[in-house]
Amino acid sequence: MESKKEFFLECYKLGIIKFGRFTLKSGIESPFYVDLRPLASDPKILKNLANYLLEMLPLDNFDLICGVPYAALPMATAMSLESYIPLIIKRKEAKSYGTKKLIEGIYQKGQNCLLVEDVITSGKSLIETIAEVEQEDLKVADIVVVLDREQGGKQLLESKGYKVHTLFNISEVCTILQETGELSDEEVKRIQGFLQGNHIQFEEKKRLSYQQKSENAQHSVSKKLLETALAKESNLIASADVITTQELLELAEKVGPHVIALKTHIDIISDFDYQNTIVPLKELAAKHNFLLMEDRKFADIGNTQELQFTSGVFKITDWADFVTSQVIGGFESLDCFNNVGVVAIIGMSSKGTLTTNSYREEALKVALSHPNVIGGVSQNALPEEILLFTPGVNLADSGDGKGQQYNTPDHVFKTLHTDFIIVGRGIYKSENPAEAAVTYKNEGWKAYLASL
Ligand code: BMP
Repeated sequence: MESKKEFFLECYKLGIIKFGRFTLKSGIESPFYVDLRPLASDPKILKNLANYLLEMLPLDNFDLICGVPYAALPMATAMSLESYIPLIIKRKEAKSYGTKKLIEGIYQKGQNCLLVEDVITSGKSLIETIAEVEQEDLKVADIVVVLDREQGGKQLLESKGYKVHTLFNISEVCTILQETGELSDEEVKRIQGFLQGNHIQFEEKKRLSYQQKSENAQHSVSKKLLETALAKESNLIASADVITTQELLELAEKVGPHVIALKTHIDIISDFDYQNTIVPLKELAAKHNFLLMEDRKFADIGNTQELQFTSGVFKITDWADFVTSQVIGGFESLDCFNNVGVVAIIGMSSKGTLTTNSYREEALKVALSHPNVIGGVSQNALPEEILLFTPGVNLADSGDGKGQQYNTPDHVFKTLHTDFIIVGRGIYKSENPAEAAVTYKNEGWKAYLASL
């Protein structure tokens, strides 16, 4: 086998350690992130890993091998195959039916079990696993770990009398990567500070101002939105989810002076009539200097979207400044919106949304490459080249009992660097929508300035 250093570098190529800024499950910010699951994707590496781990151990001591679920399961399996020590499988939760067993496989009381773990941090989860294995009357004396994050876990377990064998620790990994030029001296210093328990200072990433974004804007609608935001000192879009023309026009009159855009779901207006609904709405938009955003969320093939956009009773193409669209129909499905701006739906605010990480990544690729797209609706940060529109904003509630999930303006500006907040019921359901709009406008503007 190659040297341990060469072996580590091979493993590293699989992307098992990332350096940067990460928020751990505990909420702590870490300068590195470890995920050893990719090791199982290369059978040769997995087999070598099993042998490196076995080499460190007094193999005659063990009757059984058990991996801590899930990341260590393939590692324990490979070790069992290489050493002929039988494998047992520990469940994460006991079955709620049948035998209710926590450990599967053939074993006898009093047997010695080697535990296999991928990464050790504080050691707390290992302590819990050991207790569960011991409850089955198995003995645990040794634990083998692939990577020690050096955050006290090894000491904790050793203080309780367990032997912890570790293949790599983060300090030696940093030294290897510093030698190969993968890590700068400064990054290594930051990691060392973190390991010594210091709270580390990351440089805060600055957002671009509306002024800067407006100078960079490629699309006339982005430019107009940003200029309106600067002129009105507002980043508020009111969502007018009302169901009659009268309510819509009354709301537009009340909130118009405070918003940069009014968002409609025009198909919920029960008495829609172009002449009586759209004509006066456009007059109000001109009077109060706001744009019209139709939240149609198109989601079809290009030809159908084109018909939905230009025909029917709503004739959206004639009056909307910008529209929302899913990108599920692919790049060309957005070609028909060439006289408006498109806000692509990247991620949704509702509980259980299917806009997962990988969906969002793919959706973003379409959005970033299409010239009609000015921005995205998302609950995650987006690259600075497109504008971020964030709905699900409410100062009073955290949800609506129908799946909607709310954040405050402060939160979305601070953590997502959003550009525009979209507020529906927080405004139109309030007793005084004009006053509520002023409150959201001021909160949003304050939060934007604080995020600069
Ligand atoms: P409210 O603030 O009352 O929850 O309204 C939010 C508005 O934003 C609704 O019109 C909804 O259709 C829209 N919206 C959303 O809430 N979440 C999304 O992910 C995308 C949306 O367009």
